[in-house]
Amino acid sequence: MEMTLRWYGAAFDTVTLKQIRQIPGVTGVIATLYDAKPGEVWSREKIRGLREEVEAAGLHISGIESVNVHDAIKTGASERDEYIAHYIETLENLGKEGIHLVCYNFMPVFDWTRTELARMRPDGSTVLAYTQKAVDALEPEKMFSSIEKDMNGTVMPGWEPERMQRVKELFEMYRQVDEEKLFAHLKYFLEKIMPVCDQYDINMAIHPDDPAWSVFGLPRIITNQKNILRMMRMVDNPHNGVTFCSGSYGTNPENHLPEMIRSLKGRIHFAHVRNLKFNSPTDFEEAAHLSSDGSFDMYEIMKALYDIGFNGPIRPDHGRMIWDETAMPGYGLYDRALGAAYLNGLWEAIEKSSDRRAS
Ligand code: DNO
Repeated sequence: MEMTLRWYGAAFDTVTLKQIRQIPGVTGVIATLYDAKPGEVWSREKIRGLREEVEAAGLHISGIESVNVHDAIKTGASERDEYIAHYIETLENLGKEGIHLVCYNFMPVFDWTRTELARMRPDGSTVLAYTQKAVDALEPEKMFSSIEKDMNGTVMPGWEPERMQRVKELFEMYRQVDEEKLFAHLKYFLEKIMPVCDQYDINMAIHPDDPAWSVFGLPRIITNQKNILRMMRMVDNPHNGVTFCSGSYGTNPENHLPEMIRSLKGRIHFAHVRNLKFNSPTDFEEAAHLSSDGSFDMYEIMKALYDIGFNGPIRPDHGRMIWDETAMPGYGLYDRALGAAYLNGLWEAIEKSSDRRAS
């Protein structure tokens, strides 16, 4: 396991590489070319520039989150082969620069969805939150404007303003796409990219849909154990793997997180570990990473990762906004640093107690 932090790049992130390096136990960053549009080829020069910048700060790139998949690929449109060719070129360039992990998602229209970005908790911290009632009362086109004011002037992943202006058009593109078609389009994409992943040893790690159910009637498939195992089998290559995101799968209380982790042995290439607090089955808010602050048993999650021999990057995920920090909601420095320290502590304890039991 390697502890990492997500970093959006100097032009977009309020957190610096120097700060990341000072978090004990964090050695890698999960980086991206944040201004690359889905479908664009990432040039080798740009990737190298990013790598060198990260290395100059005494860190290294542990993976990319995300190389976004163009909607033509997700909808199976006639131009998809062209965009798959671009994706392959990006993967080749990443491989040549020594990057072997790519996180992506296959969510239609919206990436992760929350209805509040700054819900106040009793201790005065603020968190992202979701209520089904709020989603049901909202027109999809109004989703962006309803949360924009709480973005603190940042651009949030998957919620780029240019994209949000096209919501109506995007909905139209997905009108004919149901779950079965989405599965078929994902299979088509993966089959085409696996040869280049084999060649450069690139692990593809699909991010679950967040929340793990259909929103606004759009199909969502990466939601539970059955579907994710179906996806693993339909393209049965070890490079076809997952980002195990506890906070996304965990939005559905029927997902038994440690059991899901155990069932994905060998196919979890990346882990996002965070906690949620349920106020009702359809109202959840994000919490500190600590088990007692939310609804998940974080020890059991880390233990399951340890037990399957997980050796990829882990990152703490969305943090609370605390200590008067102003940052991208979920992606401030302070609470994610606390999260990294806590997860490292759990890991050390699990590692040492199992060594002792073995000897
Ligand atoms: C939100 C993130 C997602 C994730 C993408 C992966 O904070 O978990 O935006 O990065 O879905 O492609």
